[in-house]
Amino acid sequence: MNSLEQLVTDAQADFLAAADAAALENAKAKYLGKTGQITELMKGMGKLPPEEKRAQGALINAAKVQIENALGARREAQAEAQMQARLNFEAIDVTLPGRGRGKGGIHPVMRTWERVEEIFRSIGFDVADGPEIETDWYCFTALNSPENHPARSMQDTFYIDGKDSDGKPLLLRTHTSPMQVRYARMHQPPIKVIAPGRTYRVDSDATHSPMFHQVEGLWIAEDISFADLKGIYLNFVKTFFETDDLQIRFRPSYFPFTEPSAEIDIAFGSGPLKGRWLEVSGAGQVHPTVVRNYGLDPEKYVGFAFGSGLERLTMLRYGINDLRLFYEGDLRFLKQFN
Ligand code: 2NM
Repeated sequence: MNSLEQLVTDAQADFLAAADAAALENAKAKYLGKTGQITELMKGMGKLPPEEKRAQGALINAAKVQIENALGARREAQAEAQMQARLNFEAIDVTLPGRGRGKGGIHPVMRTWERVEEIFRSIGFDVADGPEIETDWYCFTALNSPENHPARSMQDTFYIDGKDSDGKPLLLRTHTSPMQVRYARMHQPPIKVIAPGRTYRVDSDATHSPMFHQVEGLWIAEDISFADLKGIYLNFVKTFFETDDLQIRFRPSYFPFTEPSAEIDIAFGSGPLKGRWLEVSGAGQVHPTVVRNYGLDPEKYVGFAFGSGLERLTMLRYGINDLRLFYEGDLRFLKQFN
């Protein structure tokens, strides 16, 4: 093998050995760069006698072309290998099942909230909304709660920084009745409204949460009686629990905002809770003082009010036995309702 043939062979081997583009460019410089071996040979031709120049020039040129071809082939092979590696790395197995998208679901207590609204809207009740931060007047005074009532104590009510226009501390509403007061003061009788919402009390154990949900109903007109309350509430529980097979009873009770007052119990005629009296609501005829605080004449207007816990209704409907499940955010529990 003459020295030019050797040079071509060496170049081919060097190019093949170059692992990446940078190594290949270095190998190229060794042969074709400014001081590369082919370049040096070209420069050396000037010293040759003219008759040898042509033949030697042709030989060097042929070697140069071979080296350039080898370089081009290696460049292409490297680019191809790089593309292959990238395709392998980014390969997607289109036969795999999709990852899916987590669907949000409605909380069971919110589902109850929506059902209650739907049922009462269907019989002509409006739905009130109002602030969770309340004044002492709307939460207690307007509702006939005496100044020294335990509900007004720090032990029972969350008071917050900030005072109302009476100079009294603001508080988190302990029931949704203040919304009814606000609503009644803005509307003319007949007033038919429910007030569902979050409520807050300083209380926390297996059956009490510091935040819970209530719905209160109110019907004020010139001729509303306990019979209307009984009919409305019976219709509500039958629709809500999706059965006609239940009984309802009223037990005497006491609330500052109603007189007379009652607890409402229901008993299912079948199912796992069959035959047990279950307390579902407090209720009563709205106290004349409260009617006056609605801005109405208690000699002219009467009516009833009731208040039920949305958590309690939800637990009875689905057979849930621990209130805390509602607030833990455990998807294994929550998914069962969607
Ligand atoms: C209850 C029980 C009994 C009630 C009373 C009123 C108002 F504003 F008319 F005075 N709203 N809600 C009421 C009555 C609430 O919850 C257990």
